[in-house]
Amino acid sequence: MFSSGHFAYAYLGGPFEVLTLDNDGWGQQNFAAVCAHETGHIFYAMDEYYSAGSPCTSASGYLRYENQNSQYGTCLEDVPFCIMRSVPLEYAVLCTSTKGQIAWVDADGDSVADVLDTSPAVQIISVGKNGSSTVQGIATVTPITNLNPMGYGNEISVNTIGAVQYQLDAAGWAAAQPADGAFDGGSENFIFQPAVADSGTYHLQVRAVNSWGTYSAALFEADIEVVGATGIIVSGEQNVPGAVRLLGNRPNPFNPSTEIALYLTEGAGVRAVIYDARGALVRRLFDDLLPMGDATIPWDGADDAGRPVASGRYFYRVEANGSPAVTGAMLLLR
Ligand SMILES: [Ca+2]
Ligand SMILES: [Ca+2]
Repeated sequence: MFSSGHFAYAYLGGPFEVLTLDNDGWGQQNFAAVCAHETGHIFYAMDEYYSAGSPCTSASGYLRYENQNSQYGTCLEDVPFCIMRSVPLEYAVLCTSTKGQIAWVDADGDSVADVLDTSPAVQIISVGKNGSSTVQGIATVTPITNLNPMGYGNEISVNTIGAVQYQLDAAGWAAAQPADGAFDGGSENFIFQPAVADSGTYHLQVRAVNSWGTYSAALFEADIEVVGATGIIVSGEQNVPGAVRLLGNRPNPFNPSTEIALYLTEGAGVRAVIYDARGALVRRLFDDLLPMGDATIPWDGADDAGRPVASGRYFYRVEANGSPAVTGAMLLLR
């Protein structure tokens, strides 16, 4: 043992663990089990054996899961062989609470873990600015909200942007180019030059796809007028952001309602819709005129039929007078 009385320990959230070779009464043959238990702590799993004194409702981890398999109290789970109750590795399992605390959760069962299961966002910076034929934008992965009551609480994602694509009318999706030569980061600037055979007005759509193959929840869309052969965009010319600036939603996470905050650079007809994490339309939230200045659009957490929607991630998309749509993500926790 160390002079502190410990023979193996780790800090919740890491960054390291310390073990002794024989681990006191556990013996050298259980080195792997003790190592597994302590490694759980590094990823925010909590002790579940009685003498640790951890109440059922103490919570930990990026997803803030309660310690509901603790032996200290009457908890919701009772999985006797969880590694966080300290059992030999050959019959150890992970209870639901421990899995939740290390964020090994796939709530919607689509084989993509919650921490990765988000849609990337795409924003356009300029469309044919100064008579050019180039569209520029930025694609960004969306981290899920960090609910950890411990640690720094930074929101992080290990997703990266895999590709950005654009389409004119229904001509098929074409690849945009990464400004720095490779789509390999969490945030990537991109450019493309829409090529058309004939002059005319085209409906432009832009979407991003992340490293898990998940597409943007909401497309960037605009009508642009392009001169054939040159590709020069003569109308639809704009600098983005347009009339509406998104200030986010408060509170977030929320239950049961939240407010989307906006700033309008001019009075405008504003339309706001809510999508779920798979991109399905949930609620036509708002469609009315708003004056210049600050505005808030409340959402009561119900769908178009007035039914309360389930916990999860939702996206809102706001557009004003046909200027480019802006989107944001929010988390409903019931
Ligand atoms: Ca999933
Ligand atoms: Ca890059």
